[in-house]
Amino acid sequence: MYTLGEFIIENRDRFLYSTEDLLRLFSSIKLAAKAINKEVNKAGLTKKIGSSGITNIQGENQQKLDEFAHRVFIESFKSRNVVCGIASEESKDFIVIKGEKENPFQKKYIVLIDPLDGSSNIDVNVSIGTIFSVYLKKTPIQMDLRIEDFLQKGNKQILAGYIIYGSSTILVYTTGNGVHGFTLDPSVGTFYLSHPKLHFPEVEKIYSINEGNYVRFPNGIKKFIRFCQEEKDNRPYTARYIGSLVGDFHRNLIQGGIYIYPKTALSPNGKLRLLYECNPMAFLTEQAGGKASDGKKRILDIEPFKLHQRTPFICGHVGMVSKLEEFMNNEKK
Ligand code: AHM
Ligand code: MG
Repeated sequence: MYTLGEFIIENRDRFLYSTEDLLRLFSSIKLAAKAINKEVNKAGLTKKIGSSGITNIQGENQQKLDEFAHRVFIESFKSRNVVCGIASEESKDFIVIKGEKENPFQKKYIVLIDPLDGSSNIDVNVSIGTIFSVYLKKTPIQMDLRIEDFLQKGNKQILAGYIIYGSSTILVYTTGNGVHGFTLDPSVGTFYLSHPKLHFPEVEKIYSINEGNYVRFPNGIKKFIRFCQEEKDNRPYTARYIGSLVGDFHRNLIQGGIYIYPKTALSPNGKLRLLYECNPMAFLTEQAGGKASDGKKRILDIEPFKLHQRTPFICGHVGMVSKLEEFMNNEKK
């Protein structure tokens, strides 16, 4: 059974950049994931549930574990000499990580992260996750970090993935050569390859959307929901919605389906964040043979203009996503 480290070394020719750098990036990610996993597991005992009393940049009530996960990831990346800047869903501005004095700018990677996604599920013992993505610094390596280093299109990602803290803890990632999943064996603290070459199944089975917002959805989305519920061909589909993007995505990736967070009358740009949530999930989606769209265009081709930008997000089975786009397009005519 391969460990994550062994798997990376074994597949070293498949990562365009340095294998050593990838190992160091993962060394930070694994360390933080294990620390968060431990804390999530005993949150009810250590008074780590509930609100931190802070409203984050998103205008949302920050949970204690959100804040904890954010700090753990920052510290973990700081301790490995490979990342020069981080932008986090939990922080208004990007964070600069200075290098060693002799060679302060040797680090060339930029990390964007949602340290703990699915906040509303923390206190109720339902799956939550971490979402991460990595880019190369865009401006010359010796220059100070600029906002454009973070505002890169999703198609420039060199690594993306998530960790799901569920019935087991699984790390799923891609570097552009397929999607692979590793399960944490908590007794030894090691991630082992458990889901090689993850691929959306052909089956059109599940649709995942917060239907409580139905009256606020665009007509195209309403029609697509009615299509999912129609008794015809292989329908009705099964409805499954956890309210944790990582959990909903992971299930659909294994069982086959579509995840939808559209714009609504109250949120004209949807809810999910392009840089921290949608781009990494879109990269994983495409690498797993699926499709990721905002309803009209490819997520990975969207030009970002601000860090905490939101976008409607649809991802999963190619046929189901294309069908939804068809409904959206027909509404515009
Ligand atoms: P968060 O980053 O504040 O946790 O919000 C993102 C989450 C996603 O994980 C999930 O898919 C979505 O919000 C659920 O939103 P809603 O409760 O509106 O259905
Ligand atoms: Mg989130």
